[in-house]
Amino acid sequence: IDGVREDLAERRRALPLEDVRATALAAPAPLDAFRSLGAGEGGSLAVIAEVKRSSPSKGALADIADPAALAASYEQGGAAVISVLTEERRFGGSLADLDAVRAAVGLPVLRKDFTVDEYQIWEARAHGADVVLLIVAALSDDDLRSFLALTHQLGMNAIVETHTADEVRRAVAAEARIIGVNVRNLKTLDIDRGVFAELAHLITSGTVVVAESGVRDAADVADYAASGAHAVLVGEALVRHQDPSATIDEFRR
Ligand code: IGP
Repeated sequence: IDGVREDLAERRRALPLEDVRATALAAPAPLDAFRSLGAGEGGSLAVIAEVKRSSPSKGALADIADPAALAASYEQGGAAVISVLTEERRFGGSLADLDAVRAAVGLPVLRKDFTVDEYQIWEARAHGADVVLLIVAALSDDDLRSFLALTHQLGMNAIVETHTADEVRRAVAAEARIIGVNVRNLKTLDIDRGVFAELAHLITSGTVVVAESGVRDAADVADYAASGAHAVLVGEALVRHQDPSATIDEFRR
């Protein structure tokens, strides 16, 4: 996660924490993503649809001229939550994309970034996000717990992302309410869809379980659902499709 702390330091110089805090506390109340994702029990599969311009593994994915219009089409297709990558160096995202999407949809919005500091959680809230991403591999247990506590204190939810059995254990121990299993190894960038089934059964009931990455088509979605996913997080397959709305509708069946 090279550069994340440097970019953060720059934003913090431009806008001190106390200013971000004041904006966050004045923002409209967060939406309940835990409920939108099915509260972890029964119901149909939820789709978290991602606004993703590029990725470190594939470079540019799509020329997204209007992130707000894309997010609106996701909402129209029946997405439960919209994810917006705000990381610039690897994913070409920005807080401006988050602002545009927030203004365009009535759904809970996930600010997708490498969270390494509480400043980013306040910043997410200040920009109207309802959900943040906490990647277990990038955090100490102390940080994971304190970041989760702040997130919940602000009325937001966190998707606590895991990739190994040990990380799932740490997420469960920290009492995460939403746990994501990312089938992409963030070091090698390789996809191994089988990782989801291996880890999903380690997650305690009452938790919302999200399968992240590697969805190509409705068959992949069905496989994740059969292995215990309550939700899937999809980026590339949606931004590359000429009709994202119909694609989401198809994934939900
Ligand atoms: C989406 P895909 O394969 O559908 O484009 O993947 C999402 O899972 C992926 O963008 C992602 C991600 C992350 C990106 C999952 N965890 C952490 C950046 C950081």
